[in-house]
Amino acid sequence: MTEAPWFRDAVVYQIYPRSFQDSNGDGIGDVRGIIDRLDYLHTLGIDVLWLSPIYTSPQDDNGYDIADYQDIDPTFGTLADVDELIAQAHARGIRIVMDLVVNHTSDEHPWFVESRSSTDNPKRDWYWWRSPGESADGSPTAPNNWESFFSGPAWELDEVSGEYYLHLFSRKQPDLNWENPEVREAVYSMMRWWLDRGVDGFRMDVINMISKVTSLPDGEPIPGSPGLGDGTPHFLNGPRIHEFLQEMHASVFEGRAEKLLTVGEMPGVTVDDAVLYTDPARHEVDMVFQFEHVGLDHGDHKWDRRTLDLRELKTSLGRWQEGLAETGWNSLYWNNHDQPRAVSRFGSDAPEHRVASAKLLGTVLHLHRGTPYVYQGEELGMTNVPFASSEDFLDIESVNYYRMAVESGSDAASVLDNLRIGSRDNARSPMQWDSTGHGGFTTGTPWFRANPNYVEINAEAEVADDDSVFHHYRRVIELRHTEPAVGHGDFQMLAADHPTLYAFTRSHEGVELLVVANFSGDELALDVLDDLDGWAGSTLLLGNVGEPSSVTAPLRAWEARVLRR
Ligand code: TEU
Ligand code: CA
Repeated sequence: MTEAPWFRDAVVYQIYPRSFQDSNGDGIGDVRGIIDRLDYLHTLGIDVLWLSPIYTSPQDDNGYDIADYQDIDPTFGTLADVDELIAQAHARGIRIVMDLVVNHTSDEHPWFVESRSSTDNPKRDWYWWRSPGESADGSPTAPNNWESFFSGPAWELDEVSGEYYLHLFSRKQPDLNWENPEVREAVYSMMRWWLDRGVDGFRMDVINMISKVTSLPDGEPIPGSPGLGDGTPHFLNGPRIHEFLQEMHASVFEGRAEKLLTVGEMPGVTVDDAVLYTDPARHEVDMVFQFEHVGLDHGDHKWDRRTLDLRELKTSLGRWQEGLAETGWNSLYWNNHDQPRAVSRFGSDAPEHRVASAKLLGTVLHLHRGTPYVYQGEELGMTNVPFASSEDFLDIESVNYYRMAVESGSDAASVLDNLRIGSRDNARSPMQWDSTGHGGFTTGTPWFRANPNYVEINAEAEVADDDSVFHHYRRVIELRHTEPAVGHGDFQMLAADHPTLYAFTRSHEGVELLVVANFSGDELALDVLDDLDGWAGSTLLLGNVGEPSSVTAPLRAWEARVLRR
């Protein structure tokens, strides 16, 4: 047996720098703002910080459109600020993980500017250029029918050469051609440069999209979408993806002594794929972000929402636990900058249940086997945003969807409702630090309006209250550091068919933990568990709604307990 990897006992905290802390009053969060809040993060007890992109960028997709991988956007600060952030984080035992966005660049990246300049430019082949098809009336048509993730076709006609380029995301995010070995080496050398600078790893944006079927075949037509098709089978987990990741590992990570972390963001990844991606013997990535559990409340498409059934959530997360039990490793998350707020989605943001359900969610997630991720504000129980009108949405995906849907005849009021529930903007309102103006995020005019509930829900109030969501998260994180069964124990789901009880055990070297959680506002008796009496004399390690009358007493509204025997 080799030693278990360090990240099994670690908790990662994600910062969306735009919305975290503004230090200079321009209304946009920045690197100095992060430095100012390191003590807060240290108090919370997290081990790793993942920063969403801060590189030079025209900000078409809030920094996921990068124009220079080796410099910092002036909005966020300077390279010197980042050096200081790394040093100050390391001084507190916190590692820094950067976002790596290399499926695409910005169209303003010099690589693309050159590539687009002429068909015989040496960088022409660094992107996916194709000549147009021809429609009946002789006008140019896109090379295939793929739909972009941000609505409309995934191809843009370039006036200079009369050819199209591929962009799976916005037209300002052209896809890099990973078939070209020069592209791959340019990316690897940039990654080595960051590691040499002191960063501790990468969160790799849509990394399972970098290998495409090179013939770029049409996708299945999308119902109700005139002329567009679903290209995903031709670029998710594509033909050369494992080869590319292994090559990246050999060129960038091999032989480094530091304890690094690599996590691949992988829409559409299955458990079987994930076993391959995360098997340590294959040298690809440490863990992946999968999307199954955040798709369970989607209907036919992401904007068509349905009520989540807890049984489906348990089936899905349970299958991931089982599938990666022997080989590979899970990442665990409810939230990130692309997802609505967890407490509004999986818990209850009603005033009487918000605190308990936010604590319950933290307990359940962090007690699974895998590395947990906390998204800024989740540790405060921050909620979805009360959007008044379509103008309140700023995210390119949301804005494009609204325009397209209304243009194609959907009812504007129901499109707006879908956005309220599903928009990524729910995650992007400013971090709520205190009860002063704009929640203490900025002294200027914030780029995104603060959620008015900052008056009650904020870090200052929660740090001062030992009973807060913040201190509950702090305790859950501490439990991972002190109780080996949390990081290393085997996972066993219990009462899988129960509609409101989430229950499981973790066992490790003779220690057993039982987690029971009531996903409802009604009292819930625990006698559905076969071995309930066997837990009667156990120790309560963690609860969320005050002392229970006994460790096996019925659960109160949104109550969660962790027992140890
Ligand atoms: O997201 C990839 C992704 O597929 C989705 O989660 C996406 O946010 C969208 O909701 C699809 O409908 C990553 C980043 O996390 C996201 O912020 C970027 O916009 C995207 O890649 C492009 O870089
Ligand atoms: Ca600023």
